[in-house]
Amino acid sequence: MDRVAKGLTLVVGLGVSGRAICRHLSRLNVPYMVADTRAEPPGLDDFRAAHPAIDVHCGSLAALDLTGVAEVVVSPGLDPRMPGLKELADQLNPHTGEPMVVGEIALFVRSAKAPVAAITGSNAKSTVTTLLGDMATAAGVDAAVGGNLGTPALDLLASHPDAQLYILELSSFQLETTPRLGARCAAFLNLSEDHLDRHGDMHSYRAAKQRIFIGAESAVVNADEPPTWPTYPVDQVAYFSQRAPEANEWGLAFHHDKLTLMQGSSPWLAIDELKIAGQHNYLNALAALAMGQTLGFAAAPMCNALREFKGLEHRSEVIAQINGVTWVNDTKGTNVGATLAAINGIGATLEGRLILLAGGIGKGADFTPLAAPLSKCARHVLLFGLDAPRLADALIEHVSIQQVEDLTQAMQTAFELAQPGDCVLLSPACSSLDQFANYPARGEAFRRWVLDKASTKAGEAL
Ligand code: UMA
Ligand code: ADP
Repeated sequence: MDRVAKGLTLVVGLGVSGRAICRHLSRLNVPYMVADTRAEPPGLDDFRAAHPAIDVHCGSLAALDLTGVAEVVVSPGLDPRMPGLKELADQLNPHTGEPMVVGEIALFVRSAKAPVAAITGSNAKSTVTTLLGDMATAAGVDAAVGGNLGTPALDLLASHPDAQLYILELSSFQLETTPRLGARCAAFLNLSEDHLDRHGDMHSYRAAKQRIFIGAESAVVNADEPPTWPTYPVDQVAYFSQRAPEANEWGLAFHHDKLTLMQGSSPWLAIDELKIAGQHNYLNALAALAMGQTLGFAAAPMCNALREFKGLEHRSEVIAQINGVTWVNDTKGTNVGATLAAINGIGATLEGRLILLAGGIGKGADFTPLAAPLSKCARHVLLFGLDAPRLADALIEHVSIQQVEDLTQAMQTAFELAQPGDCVLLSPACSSLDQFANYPARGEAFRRWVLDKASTKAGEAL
């Protein structure tokens, strides 16, 4: 059995976060070693070459003797209670008073010198995080943006040491290993089934997300979804809703005959001034406004940033129109809630019918909520990947379906079936890792194929 030297920090995982953790510990001159459960984690040789003095253990953690280890910092993709770590996860660290096994955000909290605005939820985290970052910039606040999106949180400390505010997207995995975030403002946007393969059930998944409120000064939550409301004490709570708002709530209502983002009875911005579309995006705009106001940003620059915001790639992104058919890339629809938002948003506006491309790894989710909206607006559903059979079981009695090998076959079949006015939507309701490196790779495959088809068609028309 390998022995971890006494007093060393053990970094578990050599992915994006693991490497950021290593860089952070190096900067602090904290001695550490690294373990990864995979026999050959990606980039291992490069890491060893760049860090010849650092011990790296690959393979089962059970083969490590952790007696005397100072602290374990575990990557978000790993369960802190996995075999090999479970015993330590149950112990308290005598030096920090925190659990012996923590994640990268625990280290971030110890070192950050500026307040934190944090965003979690099953969906819309990246959209709201990016939008809030744009609002901060417009308002003249020097904010550093990252976390589960973009730059890992610990790298922000080095790249933006003088930031006035850190804006962090945080996943349930990151929150699960954060003893106390102490955010200036924490938002929990929505809750729908995701990551049940890791958290076991909705209760544990929600509990992990609720941890965003531990020590928070203020909260922004979804009035229409009580599970997002803080279960930890928070002094100031702002609510957003898709309804007409109650006094002081944020919501949507008609003002001078235009659907408008409102706070109580005060109009902020008419929907027709926005570049982003769909009910779900209006909620995202309200959440960002509520956070910005709580953080003290001025109203005018926030509205300017919102007017300019075009949304992020890979989220309900229109790629092209071919023969009157719109092709939309929503590869970031990696759970049922996101795919429902895409189907409802697009289905309501279509002249023709929807052709949905879905499938991949379902992470234990129940797919039956997709059946009713698809039965109303879909022409056909093409299913691929590991959980195609489970999707098929949930949908077969409600909508025309077909299982195919992969995304390419799905796109080709959709191309043959689609009629003018239709929309072909890639919103898989699943993660991509069975057939792609990650969700952007899946989105890029879709984009390339569609743009290639579009240019072939344009060539034929000449
Ligand atoms: N892995 C092992 N053994 C190890 C270490 C990792 O098998 O010892 C596997 C994990 O089970 C997982 C994969 O390797 O399948 C990556 O895990 P990781 O913890 O090394 O991930 P990172 O590369 O550090 O990326 C993580 C986030 N990924 C996850 O939480 C799975 C990234 O979010 C995030 O951008 C990055 O940290 C920086 O903070 C991605 C994500 O998919 C976008 N997040 C999930 C989501 O948004 O739904 C939570
Ligand atoms: P996250 O970072 O939480 O995954 P994103 O902003 O990347 O969130 O969006 C992920 C997916 O969720 C996309 O498919 C997007 O279209 C969808 N989505 C965006 N906003 C919402 C919302 N308010 N409710 C449900 N789904 C949403």
